[in-house]
Amino acid sequence: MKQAQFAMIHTMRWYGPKDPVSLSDIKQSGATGIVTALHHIPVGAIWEIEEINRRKQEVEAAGLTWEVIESLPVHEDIKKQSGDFEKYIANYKESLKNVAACGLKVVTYNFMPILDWMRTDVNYTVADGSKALRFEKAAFIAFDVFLLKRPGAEKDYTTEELESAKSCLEKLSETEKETLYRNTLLGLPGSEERFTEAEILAALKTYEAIDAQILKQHLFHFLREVVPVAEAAGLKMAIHPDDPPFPILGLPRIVSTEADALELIQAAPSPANGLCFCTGSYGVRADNDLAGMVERLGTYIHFLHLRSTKRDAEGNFFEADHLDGDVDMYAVVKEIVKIMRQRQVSIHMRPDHGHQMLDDLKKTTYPGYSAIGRLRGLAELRGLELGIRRALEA
Ligand code: DNO
Repeated sequence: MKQAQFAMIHTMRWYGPKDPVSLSDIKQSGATGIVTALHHIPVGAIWEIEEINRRKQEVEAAGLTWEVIESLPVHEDIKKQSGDFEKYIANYKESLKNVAACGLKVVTYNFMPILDWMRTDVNYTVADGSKALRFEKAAFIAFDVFLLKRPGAEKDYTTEELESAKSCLEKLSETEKETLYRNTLLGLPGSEERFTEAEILAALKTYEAIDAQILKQHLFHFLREVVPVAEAAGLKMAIHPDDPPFPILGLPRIVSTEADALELIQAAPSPANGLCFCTGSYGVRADNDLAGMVERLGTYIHFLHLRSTKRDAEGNFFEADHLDGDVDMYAVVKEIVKIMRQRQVSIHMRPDHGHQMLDDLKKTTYPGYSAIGRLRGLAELRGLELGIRRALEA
């Protein structure tokens, strides 16, 4: 087979019929497909064939493909091995069989307790006037210790960190405090729901006895149950890393480093057990060598989120332009191109997030998911990939 035919499959995330960015907008971006989920199905319930097909037909009618699910969410009971977790694992297996029967290929999920991604500011103005998502450490600690008042939270921070958090809080107006509170508890992407203070404190309490080792065992158990079903159905599972890649609110985070990724793959070895390689999430840690990770873990990468972040010395970061920031996107994409050739596969990618810019500054979209910023990211990444592919052919 000709090597050159293996190229990334360009997609964009679509949140479903309620997404202000329509399928026809996405079609014009240069993407050939979308990634989405049945966001209206409650976490833990079975995805029925009829529902999956209905969504698939809608996507195909717009001239796009749907092959990657993001996400088939894992019920909290499975993460904690509490309550009805066995039933939820059985339901997950049924959903896997159903999505495979409908022709879907990759299932993205994560194992982050309670919350998915976390930012303190979803309207951070960068130098060019566009808006980005940002994580400010002092603001986050201020939220944790002084606004949420998580019992025992102070113990997780140094005296200096607590001091900076206090002075950060003192500078905030009441409205800014509310915004911080809202951003931090944004909940699951795709849902409008936010946790109330009582709900989050109660949820955190249920993790008191679960440390990283225990959570890992729960993940490995889940994988040993569902991976064989995925493999038999011809699906690829792709775990999304922790975002940000360190423990927050006293909760363990177990998919933050190369060693974590390797360990979970080895826990249930199978061509179906793999990674959603998110450069923006892994890239927040300076000790994650992203291009090296693609080279070493490439066999297991089933889906790509390409995005960059910019860190500073205080532990803050914001989402930079896709080809800017701390991620060496050239080196990463070059390794991806090489891996696709070695494996003789084309891997789905999406530009992860994008700045709110131009006309999108006047619109309300899901944080990180405005049309134009992602369009810019996709265009830049496609150009970069094409250049690398042509150079390797020369
Ligand atoms: C954020 C996304 C994540 C991702 C899930 C996958 O924008 O990358 O929310 O979809 O973690 O399960």
